[in-house]
Amino acid sequence: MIKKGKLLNFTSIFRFGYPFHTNATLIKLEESNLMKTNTVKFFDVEIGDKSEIILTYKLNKKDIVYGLGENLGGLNKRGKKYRLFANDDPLHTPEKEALYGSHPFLIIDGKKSFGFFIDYPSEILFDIGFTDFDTLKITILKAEFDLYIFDSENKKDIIKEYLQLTGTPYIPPKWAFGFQQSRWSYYDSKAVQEVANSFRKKDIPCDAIYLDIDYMDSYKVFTVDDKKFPDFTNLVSQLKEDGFKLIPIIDPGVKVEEGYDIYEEGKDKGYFCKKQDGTDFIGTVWPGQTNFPDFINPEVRKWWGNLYKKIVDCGVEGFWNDMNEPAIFFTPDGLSGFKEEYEKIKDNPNVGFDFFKIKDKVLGISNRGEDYKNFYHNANGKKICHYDLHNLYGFNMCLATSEGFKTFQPNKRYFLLSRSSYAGLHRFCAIWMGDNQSWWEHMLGHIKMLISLNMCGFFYTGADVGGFGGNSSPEMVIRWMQLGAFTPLYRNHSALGTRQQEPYAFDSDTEDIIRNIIKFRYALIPYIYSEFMRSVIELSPFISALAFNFSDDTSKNIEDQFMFGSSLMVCPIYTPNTRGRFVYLPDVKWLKWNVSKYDERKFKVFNKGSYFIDTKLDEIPVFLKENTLILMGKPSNYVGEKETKELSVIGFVTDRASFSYYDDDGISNSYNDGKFSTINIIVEKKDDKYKIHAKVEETDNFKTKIKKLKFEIYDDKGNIFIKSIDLK
Ligand code: MIG
Repeated sequence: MIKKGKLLNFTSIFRFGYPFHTNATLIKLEESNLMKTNTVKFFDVEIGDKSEIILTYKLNKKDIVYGLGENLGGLNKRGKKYRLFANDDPLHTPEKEALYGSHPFLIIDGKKSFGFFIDYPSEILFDIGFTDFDTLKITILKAEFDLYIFDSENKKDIIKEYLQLTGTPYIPPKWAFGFQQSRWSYYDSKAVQEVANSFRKKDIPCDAIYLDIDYMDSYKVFTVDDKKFPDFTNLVSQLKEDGFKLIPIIDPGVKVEEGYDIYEEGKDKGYFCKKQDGTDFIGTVWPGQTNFPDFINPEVRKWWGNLYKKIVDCGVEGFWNDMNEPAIFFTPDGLSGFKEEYEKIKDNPNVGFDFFKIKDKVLGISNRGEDYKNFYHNANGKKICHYDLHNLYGFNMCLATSEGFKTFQPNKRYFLLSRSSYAGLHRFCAIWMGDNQSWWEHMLGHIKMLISLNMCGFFYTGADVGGFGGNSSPEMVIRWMQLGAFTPLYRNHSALGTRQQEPYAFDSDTEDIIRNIIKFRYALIPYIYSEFMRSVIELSPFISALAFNFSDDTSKNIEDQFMFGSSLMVCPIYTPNTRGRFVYLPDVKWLKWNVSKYDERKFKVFNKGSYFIDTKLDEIPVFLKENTLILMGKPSNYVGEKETKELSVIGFVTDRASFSYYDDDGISNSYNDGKFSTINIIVEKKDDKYKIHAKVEETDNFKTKIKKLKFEIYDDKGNIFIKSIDLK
């Protein structure tokens, strides 16, 4: 049965059956506001053999399909199949259909444009012009979901309405815009201290160091191994004095071990997911046999959220929640199937073709669909099979974490990264893009996913810079660190057994180049933070595709350049042994800046068009848009180390440009109560003369620290206008 209704400005809802309320949306429409219908706007509806729902839409030849947040394939999703079912897959090869999250929000842009969101927490299959180029076919496992249709021709309006429905993006503390260093693993206090000392000694800015699974005692969640970390609280506070935050990993699985308090409590209170027979479901992950907390149950969330307090009390200000798809290495069931296969061939190794069946069985032993069908959640007393809510597991684990933080530090921001996610998680948590590889192809994938994820409200995101798996070459780390400098989450992370990848792990030339780009990043934080906050307030992606900003046809084909805020366009180099790339400059004039050092200007004016831009190894091509401004400070060892009293305003102005510089304390939530300041800057060009206005708007609650603005304004003839003004 289908019912329909209307909400917001141009959104309609089509409800199939009686869906589970996922919490993806903030608006919950009551049944009484809906009317029966037999048809769905834009889509043909069919019921499949297994009572799955099949939606089809006839694509026009030129239609572009954007969306799906974290997934593989192009920015234009056409020509591939996708499966939205959270999956821990450490090898992101092109044919893969599923990564760690599910973000069923898409925009069709073409002859007829509109957006849609399918709020369904289990498996959805998308065949986007793969089987038939002109057909979009969506298969939803069960007829229990809400389909929202955003009927507008304007992509930014569609995104805005989607974000009104699902909520305002998460805002991390300001220090999270600094550089972050991770590794699986820094094994003990000494190793962590060494990393911290290296950064300071080598004059490379850094704000955070990560702890991977080895800090725990036998991988028992919420424990710290006191042999390797004898005085954890002291370590945290010492690092803090040097300007570093320590960010421990948290995995959801609870080790089955008598006497381990969290296990005992979870078991006694019935907090773990159960099998059909009522016993606790067991799967093997890092700690060995583990139980999985039932995060769907609010009581369990409250319990779990509180467990972080022990570590927060040691001074920790952020976490990364990993393995929360949930990843399962294997279960006893999975293992017995594998044993059967083995038994069959053990005395008869003359198998031929059957060998591949056995091999598949072994390879498919992790994260098996059958295992996800074998355990249940308690949703307000109702028993629901995990498979039907699979994509909500990570979402609810992070909801627990964020609810915890909100109780023990109500007015302070927290830092939280998750691997798994569902639509709506962007309100209270950030994600990273999981286990990429040190492959050039994954740099390009990083760019595309940044844009797709920003579309879905995940403004603060990024991939493992340098690549997680595999070994990175010095050139690759340089290029990736250059790209990472223009992503909100700027984190270098690498896997066990791979080559060390810290900025100082290579030769001294490489180190110099990386130091400079990190310093550039820090100098740019006034612009980044201000633009990030504006994006959040306006519900407009911080990182966006050219096609979302310019209406010409060529912009629609550009998938490897992006707008970083509204003034800068970034054109990363993502191929080896190259000293340049083609760029497309839409619509207006652009001021080229081959960025290598924060205080070096290598500017050149370009008219709109296509160009090959020569780019040295220490440079990344960035373009300042005509009639826009950016603000820059000076680099520091970490965010907030020194009080910034003076900012440079760099502009490319042929007519008029304005910028509203936003700032707040960077740590509290008081910006909600008006505790922020803005400096409204206008630069106007008339008769070859520049006129400058700058006006501070602040309240007694938050006064700007900026006393002076140094203007550096470029025109299209290569002239530069310099002026300093003192702010009153
Ligand atoms: O199965 O904790 O994506 O960032 O370093 C691997 C070890 C488990 C996966 C995460 C990665 C992390 C790793 N984890």
